[in-house]
Amino acid sequence: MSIWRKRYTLNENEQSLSLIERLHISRGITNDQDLKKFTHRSPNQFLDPSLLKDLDHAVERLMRAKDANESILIFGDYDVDGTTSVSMVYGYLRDLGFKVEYYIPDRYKEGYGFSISGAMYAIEHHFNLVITLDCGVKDGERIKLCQDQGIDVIVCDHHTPGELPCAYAIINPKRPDCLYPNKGLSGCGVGFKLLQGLTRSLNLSENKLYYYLDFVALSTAADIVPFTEENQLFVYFGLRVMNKKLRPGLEAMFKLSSSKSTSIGVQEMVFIFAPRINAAGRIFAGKRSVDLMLSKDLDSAMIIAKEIEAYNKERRFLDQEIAHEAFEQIASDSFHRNSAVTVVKKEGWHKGVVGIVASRLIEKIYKPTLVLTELDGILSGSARSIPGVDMYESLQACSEHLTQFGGHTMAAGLSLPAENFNLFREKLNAVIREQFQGDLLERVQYFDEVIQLAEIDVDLYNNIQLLSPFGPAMEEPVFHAKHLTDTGHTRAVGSDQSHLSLSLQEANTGKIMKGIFFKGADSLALVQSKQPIDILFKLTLNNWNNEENIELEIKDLRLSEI
Ligand SMILES: [Mn+2]
Repeated sequence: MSIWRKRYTLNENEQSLSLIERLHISRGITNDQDLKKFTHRSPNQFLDPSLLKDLDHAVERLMRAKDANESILIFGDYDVDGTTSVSMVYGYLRDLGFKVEYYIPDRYKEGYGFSISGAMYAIEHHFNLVITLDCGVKDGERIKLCQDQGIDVIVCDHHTPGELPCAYAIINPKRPDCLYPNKGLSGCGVGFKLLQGLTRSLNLSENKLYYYLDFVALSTAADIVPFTEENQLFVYFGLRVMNKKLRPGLEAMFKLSSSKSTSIGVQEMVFIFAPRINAAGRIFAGKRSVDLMLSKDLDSAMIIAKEIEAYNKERRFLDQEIAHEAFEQIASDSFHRNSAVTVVKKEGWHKGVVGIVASRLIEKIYKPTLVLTELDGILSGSARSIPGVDMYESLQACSEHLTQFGGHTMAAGLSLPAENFNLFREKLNAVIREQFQGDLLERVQYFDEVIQLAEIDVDLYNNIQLLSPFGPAMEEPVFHAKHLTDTGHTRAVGSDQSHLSLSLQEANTGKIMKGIFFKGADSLALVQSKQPIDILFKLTLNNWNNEENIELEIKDLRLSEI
């Protein structure tokens, strides 16, 4: 069961507005000028890069590097944000004639951030300049190592900084002294702004740079940063680049995925590209994803894409297997009977997938979740939280049992001696339970408006699409409809019969609509009982036999209350 809650409460004047106007207001669109930003989108709406603290200073350094033909090391993290950043900055600087090389750290040997090996590589190979992307702001020691050897470091990061490192330039919208209005840039977004500043200094047109917006869009969707005005524009134009022509690396990945999608949207970025790009770093080396994304033709891209497809298959096999073992452990371990948190561990679980497994467990068992793997008496792994529980603070409250921990509200990493496991788990359980004061943990599903099926038409759908692409902080409208009954055509579908295909009739208007409820097969008996039900849903456009029909994508379903 989950709680259904209205996303935005309208004031009295607003309640008399039309449905479209109400949706606009809840998304910050209050006048014609606001709406025009959506109807007339242009790259001119991107913010001035010079508003980022230190950006002009960094651009000036890059100009000097170009004039002196200095060698530049482009360093980035092994996840989607890091590897797209590196692909973009490396590719664009190379095109401009810069002397560049790239470096992606090993997830297991070097870990997260600007690594000591990365710094040593720059020193030993006599680089003059290092650009760190999606990391660096917390790696002061390694940066100092480089700066002391005469290597300037430009940090492009979006993580909340502590004490700032002594780098040549630190570009980060979250710096307390940075006035840049878009605080939600991804790491790749920060890199894009640097390139935009450079392009202006070189008096070049920005058109060539816009071909790299596919990378910025990918990072924005995969890193779960808010779809602020500028971020949404990145995604909008990035998708346009992709739908015009996918670059060879992405096209190869898409072909091998055997996806049936006819166009690229946020869903495709999140469920097709992102897991594959990440799989390289989890199973072998993140550098392979950069190699793929920089491939110049489809033939060479296919070779690397096949390799990455195999990593992704292995990743999927591992995470399914570990999730299965974890569920068995939860069922047989009395700790989990009334716990406020799920904590599982086993020797030999692959460290690269425990975070994914934690997310999978939360889908079924709605509690903050920790998945740990044991090696030589040390437990290490990942924690994933749910809204309302601050994971970082919860771990801090148990820090006496931990060797190491770090992260933020929703996700964290940790390690501890195996003998501390039980004490740690009990303490964490108590700490998290306290945050709920005895309340059961319940999933909250947000909706925008209660509507009647009879109000739904193509016009409404088109008006909603005008506001897309959707993501965090710019959510796709969800509606709530009441008193619907099965017309007798609802059935389980899909290769494993896990989805529901529905046909529902509205009681007071008689309107009938089709819908799909992914993973909704558990509700089949309830729907077929012909009792009235309420649903939460989004609108989708079904194009079949050249006929366009609006259908419902059901997010949740329950028995009508009255
Ligand atoms: Mn990032």
